Amino acid sequence: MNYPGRYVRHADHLGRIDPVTAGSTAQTKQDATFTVVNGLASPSCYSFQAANGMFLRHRDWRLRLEANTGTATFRSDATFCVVDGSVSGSVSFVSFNYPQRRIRHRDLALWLDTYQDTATFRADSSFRVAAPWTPKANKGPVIPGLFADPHIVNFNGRYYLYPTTDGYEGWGSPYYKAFSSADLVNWTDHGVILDHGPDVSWADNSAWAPAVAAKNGQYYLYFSGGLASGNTAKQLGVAVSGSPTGPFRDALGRPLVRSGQYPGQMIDPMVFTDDDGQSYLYWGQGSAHAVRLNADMVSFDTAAVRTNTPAGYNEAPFVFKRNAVYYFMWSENDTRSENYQVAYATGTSPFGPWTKRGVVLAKRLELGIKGTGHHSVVRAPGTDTWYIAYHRFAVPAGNGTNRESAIDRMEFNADGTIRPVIPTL
Ligand code: FUB
Repeated sequence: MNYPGRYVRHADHLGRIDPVTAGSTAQTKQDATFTVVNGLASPSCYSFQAANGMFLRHRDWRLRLEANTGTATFRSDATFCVVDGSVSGSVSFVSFNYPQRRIRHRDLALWLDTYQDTATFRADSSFRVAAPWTPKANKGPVIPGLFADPHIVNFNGRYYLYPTTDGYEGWGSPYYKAFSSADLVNWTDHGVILDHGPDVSWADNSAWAPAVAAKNGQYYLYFSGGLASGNTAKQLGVAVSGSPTGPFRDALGRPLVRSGQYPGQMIDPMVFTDDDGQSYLYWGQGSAHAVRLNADMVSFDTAAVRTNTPAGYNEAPFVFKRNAVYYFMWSENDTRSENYQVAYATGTSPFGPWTKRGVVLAKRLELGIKGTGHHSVVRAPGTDTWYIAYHRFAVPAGNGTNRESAIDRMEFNADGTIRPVIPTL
């Protein structure tokens, strides 16, 4: 605010304010451009991601650029919350974990300093958010920041995306957000729709891979969760809301599928509803399970569960139907591997039998695209145009716990087989 013409940038990984003009080098402009994303430690605050994928964090009270390790310390150090800008027309950021300290510049370097009620401090900690110096080099993730396992669905002509919030060591996120879009390009962030902390008595963390289905004028969110201590094995739950953007409430107050109830990990739920209105629940890591849901959508005959695990299956089952053919899709390999990929089979009923057809989505190394998996599929209403939502290692600098969500077209051959999907940046 008090040094117009100087912009927040990183230089040698340290935060500072430097002059940037239209004539500055491309590197300087890039170093002075950040994407404002979901706060790594809290969805009500923000994190700042540079073009190289690293985040602005504080360490030893200096602001610096580092790769997200996913630890609670890193996520907190890289999360800043907006407080009223002390100078009109500006904004100030307090540290998530040191709320008495604010980002300010001092000697042209960026520091996290204890708030002082002086005109100088107020000015030095007041910033304006300006248009980016560097436009995005590509379309990027569909929603900015780290989100995985995107479950895409169309309700009443609008697209909804329900992902896992990523960037946590051990995939430890405790909450889910929802996003919606009319055109698959511009997305509205609807905020947190279910938070294990206050909303789910039997889970603290591991808010993984949600799926939402509509029935009876209600929306049902199937999700997984684990406890921080005791039996930390994952279990499946179901929450309900009158709106696709929540808030959702735990429908049962206990898991829908308990850990150990069936082979494998009780994660990655998905619901398919056939033309006759019957809904089926699919889930499982290591083993693939399927069962008819009762009409209430929150119970099933526990003795009727079928386990049918195709060769190569690891997790993330997804079922849809096109031209009377049932498609069973899944992810192969480990989500931390660049070889994480999507394969599929076809069958004549929601339970198969399934004939494996092969891999349809895999890494594209020439573009730096790795770990493409945990997908979902949606049809544009009234058309035969299909889209696949999936995650990949964040580009650049991502990995199996720093993933981002993408959407591409999914096309079919005349015989109904799926053409290989070309992942794009
Ligand atoms: O995001 C957490 C877990 O990683 C999901 O449940 C798996 O499918 C894998 O994507």
